Amino acid sequence: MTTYGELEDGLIRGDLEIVKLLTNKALDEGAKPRDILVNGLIAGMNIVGDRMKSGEMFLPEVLASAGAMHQGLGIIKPLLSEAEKSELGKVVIGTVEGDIHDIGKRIVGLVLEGMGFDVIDIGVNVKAEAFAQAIEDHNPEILGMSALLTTTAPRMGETIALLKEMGIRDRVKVIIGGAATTDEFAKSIEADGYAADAGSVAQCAKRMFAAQTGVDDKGL
Ligand code: B1M
Repeated sequence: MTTYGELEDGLIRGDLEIVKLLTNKALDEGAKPRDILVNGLIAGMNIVGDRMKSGEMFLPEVLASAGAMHQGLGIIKPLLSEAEKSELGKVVIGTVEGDIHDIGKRIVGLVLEGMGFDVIDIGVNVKAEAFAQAIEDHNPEILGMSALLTTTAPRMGETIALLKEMGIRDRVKVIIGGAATTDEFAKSIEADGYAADAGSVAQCAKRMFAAQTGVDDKGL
């Protein structure tokens, strides 16, 4: 009988083959897809997030775990009901207008996908209006903005101001990050969260999801 601990271990090691094997084995043994997701895959990714934050794991290892999570999710997601899928949570992410840096944003997106979020990456050089449109179109719980230039960071505040003006600010929690931003800056523009790196974004997104939906552990 597969134990969720074994699946967790495989995911933490970033072992794609083991995660694939154990996910399929657990299904064959009659485990519910939702239980495998919550008790094996998400539980494993939570440990990865904690270890990255405490400096026990580094970015390449976290990305390997995120890849293993993708492997498991690819098997589990089609088996979840529509209601269960929508509980996973959505993040719209983009780099602000005037800024084309996207390496960090892509890493952040991968980590969030690895945690089981449905990540909609709307690219670079994204205007405030396009962020707003993406909220209307995708109805995410979280909006993520990235800025690497001191000249483009102010676009984040302008985007939040536009969301307020349009009456849609409360529909999302806003997380910002990127080398041109700080926690202090995030507070000054009334963003809900700031993440300095891909390790802290996992914790931050979890907190934001819980605050936006009222449910812990991404609702699952
Ligand atoms: Co540019 N660039 N660049 N650049 N570039 C910087 C940012 C700079 C600090 C270099 C320097 O001068 N020392 C400087 C900005 C100075 C400033 O404003 N304070 C700079 C400049 C000036 C410019 C140009 C203006 C240069 C020019 O043309 N004269 C120009 C601007 C173009 C534009 O955007 N309009 C420019 C262009 C470029 C390239 C196109 C050549 C290339 C980008 C390629 C690409 O992204 N596809 C580039 C690069 C590569 C860099 C550096 C060298 C590296 C950035 C990077 O990818 N880091 C950078 C110097 C540096 O940072 N050391 C620099 C690796 C990445 C993993 O880290 O992006 O910080 P980072 O992401 C981290 C965190 O910040 C955080 O998590 C990530 C993972 O841990 N994070 C988030 C990021 N987004 C997040 C979102 C979140 C949460 C966390 O929530 C949503």
